[in-house]
Amino acid sequence: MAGIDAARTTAGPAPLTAGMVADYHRNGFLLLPGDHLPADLLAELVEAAPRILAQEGPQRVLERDGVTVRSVYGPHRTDPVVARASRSAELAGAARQLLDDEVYVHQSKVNLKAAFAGDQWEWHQDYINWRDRDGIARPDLVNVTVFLNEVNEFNGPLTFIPGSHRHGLLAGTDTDGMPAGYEDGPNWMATLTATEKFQVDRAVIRRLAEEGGLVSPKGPAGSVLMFHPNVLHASSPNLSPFDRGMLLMVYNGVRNAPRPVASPRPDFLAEREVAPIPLAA
Ligand code: 6CS
Ligand code: FE
Repeated sequence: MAGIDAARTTAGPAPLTAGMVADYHRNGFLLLPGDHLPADLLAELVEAAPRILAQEGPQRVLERDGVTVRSVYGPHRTDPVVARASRSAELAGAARQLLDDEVYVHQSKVNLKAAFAGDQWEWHQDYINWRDRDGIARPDLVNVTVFLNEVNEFNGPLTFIPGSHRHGLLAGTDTDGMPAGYEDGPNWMATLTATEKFQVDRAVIRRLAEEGGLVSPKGPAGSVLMFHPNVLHASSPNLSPFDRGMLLMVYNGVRNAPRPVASPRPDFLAEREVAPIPLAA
């Protein structure tokens, strides 16, 4: 059986080298250069961002200031350019290599991290939400991020603790209730704000950072950053005059499809239709 699976998942586009795949598994993240995507697709994504961020509705989350857009969820379902990018050989093919499975998009979003006003993301691991809220049994997902602006040391880059994903889900405290500023919001918004709901123990973060150090991958618009759902990550507020827009697509392996949960989250946060993305052989 293993042979059949291997044959199925190795056919088709393979944009990553064996060395890149090994780096990803060792560090929990991998940065690809700004020319990874075809130039026309990148230009269309950059052009799509303002219209996605302007979408009104429950899928749009504001910062604590109540006016700045923080994130818009589910653009692969609503925007044809994001849909096309999500099905591209360059992104879906890379996700398939990292997960060694056929893939589909579990979640997508544009995180703006606006100039002067974009807020932090506290230290967290992503997978706890996808396990506990969406019924996904194994951390066999990958975040695939396309930088829509240059990301530099000033505009709040994602910061990782290399290798931290290899410790699995870490100890911490699940905080009750809604974060300040979101008291009237729906329950599901509690995991999407600048106040992290599941607080990983700071002593654990300190120990892992002392061991593994901290890395903030930076690069021009178009750079593609892939990271593991268990790698510890955070980002600072954006005090610079430069936006830090990112498109994030979370691919899951079809063999890791979500199981039924008592209170499913809205479909713009958690996809429940598992249809493998077709990629040419
Ligand atoms: O609730 C979620 O699905 C998510 N929350 C966080 C803090 N990170 C990743 C994921 O988008
Ligand atoms: Fe995250």
